[in-house]
Amino acid sequence: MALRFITAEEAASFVRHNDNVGFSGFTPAGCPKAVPAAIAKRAREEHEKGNPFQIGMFTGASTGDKLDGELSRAKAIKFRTPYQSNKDLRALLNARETHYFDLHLSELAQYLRYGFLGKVDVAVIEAADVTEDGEIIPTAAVGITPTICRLADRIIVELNKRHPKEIRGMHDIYEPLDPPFRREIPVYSPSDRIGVPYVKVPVEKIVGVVVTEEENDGGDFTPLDDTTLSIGRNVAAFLVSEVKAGRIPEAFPPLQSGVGNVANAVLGCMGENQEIPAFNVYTEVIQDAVIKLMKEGRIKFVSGCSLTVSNSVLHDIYANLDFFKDKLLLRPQEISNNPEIARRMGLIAINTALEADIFGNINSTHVSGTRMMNGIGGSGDFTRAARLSIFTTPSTAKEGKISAFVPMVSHLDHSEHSVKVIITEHGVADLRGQSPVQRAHTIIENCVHPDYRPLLTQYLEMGIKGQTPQNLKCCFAFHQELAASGDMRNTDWSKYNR
Ligand code: 0RQ
Repeated sequence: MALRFITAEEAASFVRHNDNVGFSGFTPAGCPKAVPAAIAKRAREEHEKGNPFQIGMFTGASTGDKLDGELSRAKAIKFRTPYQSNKDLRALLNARETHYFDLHLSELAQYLRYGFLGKVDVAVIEAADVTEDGEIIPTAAVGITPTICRLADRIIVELNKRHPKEIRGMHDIYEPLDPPFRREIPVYSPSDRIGVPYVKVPVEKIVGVVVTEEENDGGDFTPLDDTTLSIGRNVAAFLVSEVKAGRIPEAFPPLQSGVGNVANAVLGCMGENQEIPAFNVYTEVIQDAVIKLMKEGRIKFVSGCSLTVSNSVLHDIYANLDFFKDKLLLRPQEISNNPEIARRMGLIAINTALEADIFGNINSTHVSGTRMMNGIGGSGDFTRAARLSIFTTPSTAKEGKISAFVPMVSHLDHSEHSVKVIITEHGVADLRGQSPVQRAHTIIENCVHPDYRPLLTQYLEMGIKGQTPQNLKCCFAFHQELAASGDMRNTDWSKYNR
């Protein structure tokens, strides 16, 4: 069947008010761009006429500004899941104008298959190629593409000419069966291929193909500062000491690393540290540092869900496909983030905390317990299942006015039962096998900023009985003080302990 080439505006006419729309991509990588802009334009036009126009929106993770940003500014998003990092969308969520459901990324595809989130009406998919028999080659990410393509009534393909057709073979598309027919997912090492290199759809569901040449909204990384560099070096030194102690095998286990500047710095420092052998990566987001280390031979193979690299690095990969194709694989997030595989392979998982408490609980999502930052992303998929779950964070935020370490987290994403190690620019807190009070002392001594060590030590010495000495009158005093005076360092326990 011949494919129908249409404009972005025509494509947008296939999206109706109240439709649930699934978009390809994971981070800005792999997201459609022209069709979302046309949907946003349509929403604005309908709103001007006094008509409602909003969609429910599923994506792999966060997206670029051309997707979440455009649709947010057009007030076109009714419901959003599973992760976001766009400032305009964040403002809508926190104003409760858009309903946001924060979800473990590995779970979204099966949530959709189980019908937990309603129907998928339309799938909008960025592709490097599409054939007349319905084979779609994704671009720089896979995300939830196989599942939304299968479930959607209508598929719109955004054929992006910036991504060469020759990337066919870089993706491994596999969708598990649902219970009771599900079997083990047969990935035993990062390079195992278990699926096919394309997403196969009934071609009659493709209502149109829109040709574009738009670049990804590629964010370049900010240069490393002393804090991120120290965190990275502390992680690398800790992993070396674990190898020496025999707790990490010499054949280094695969590494998962979260997103952002700290994650990029950690990988860079691990690559520099020659005491760490060349290693494999089994992760969701593949960042610039991974590509550099692959070229240097420090990373042997990387399996991920998205190439979240700057545009110059992406073009470098495309220009050197012969080098990368047998060392790099992109999978659906249901597989890249699968806890079964993370547990089987014994991953070392490194993710970032927004806030931690002195007993080892982690808040990755909510500023002061109320305002959504980004979401839990894949951090929970890996943390609970990994062999070694590490959280990194700078010890303070906002020029020291906020301590990353508080008596009790103001929102809980990862509990003390899953968190094994916390690392800041000051050092490493190894929490394995420690009681709550031992953990608190370890964290205060090794990770907390010196400005906050006396305050948190005093908190422990308030004479509260029990296994975990939380003072329920003071446990949020840091947050209350921040709201009152703008600086947690002003906390006076006696003001709250009455
Ligand atoms: O504010 O942007 O105004 O400067 O939060 O903090 O230190 O720049 O760190 O960009 O790595 O983000 C946890 C949000 C960290 C991220 C989080 C302020 C701080 C700054 C950002 P500014 P940094 P990062 C992979 C795995 C959860 C999901 C996850 C994240 C801004 O890493 O979303 O790990 N993780 N997924 O000043 C108030 C505090 C603060 C604070 C920092 N305690 N209170 N503000 N900030 N700590 C991703 C995927 O799954 C796709």
